[in-house]
Amino acid sequence: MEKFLSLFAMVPAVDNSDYVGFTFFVGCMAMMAASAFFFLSMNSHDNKWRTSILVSGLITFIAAVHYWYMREYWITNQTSPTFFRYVDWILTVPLMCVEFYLILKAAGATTKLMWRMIMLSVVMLVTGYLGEAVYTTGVGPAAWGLISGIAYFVIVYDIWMGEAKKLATSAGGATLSAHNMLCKFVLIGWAIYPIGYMAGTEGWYSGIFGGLEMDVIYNVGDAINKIGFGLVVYNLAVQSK
Ligand SMILES: *C/C=C(C)/C=C/C=C(C)/C=C/C1=C(C)CCCC1(C)C
Repeated sequence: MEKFLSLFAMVPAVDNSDYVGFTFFVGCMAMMAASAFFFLSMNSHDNKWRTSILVSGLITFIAAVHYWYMREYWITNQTSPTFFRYVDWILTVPLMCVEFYLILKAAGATTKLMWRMIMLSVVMLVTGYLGEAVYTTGVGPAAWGLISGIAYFVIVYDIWMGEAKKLATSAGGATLSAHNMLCKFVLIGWAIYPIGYMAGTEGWYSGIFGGLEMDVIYNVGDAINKIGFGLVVYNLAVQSK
């Protein structure tokens, strides 16, 4: 019980200007709630959608666990938990790529398409990590951020105009609208991350997003994208029984 209460003593509301701490806390709770929702709804869906819903739940659950640690790391060190952040992403972003594949599987998506997306997302994240945590001076962040951005752009291209798009179009109906919705999340929702990156690293862009806190931006992005993605898939499962 004491341990339990001491956790609440860490709630950043104690310092009501700690937006980073606050969004880590709220983010953690939101991810937990979303996981419970996805897992508990699983059995009410048609068999063919259960894996997709399971993956939605795994994405938010993995994030919830990492948010738990990131929240504590932030409270203790008052610095960005960059390592936990990228471990979280390297697990959850490929799972989001798997969601695209699972949705389009009935329309003929191959695992090749899935692995291509996964590889691109790994390149995007590893290079982002290098710019954020390893090569943090000089042109480092800008250069690695650019490579990361190119990989991101290829993902956007693939799902909006490449093979994935063709498969979604051939499937039509609810699958096509779910695919289109996920595409919007990747184009608009994922674009939040490079903004956070530019707010938190040094480069020619320093100052543009001055005053914005990198972790707040990342936390908002995660909540929108991870829970939003899951809900799109949930909606598809409900609509096409
Ligand atoms: C749940 C976590 C998600 C959806 C994370 C997505 C992360 C990105 C799309 C990150 C992209 C980046 C760039 C495009 C350039 C700068 C470096 C990154 C890694 C922040």
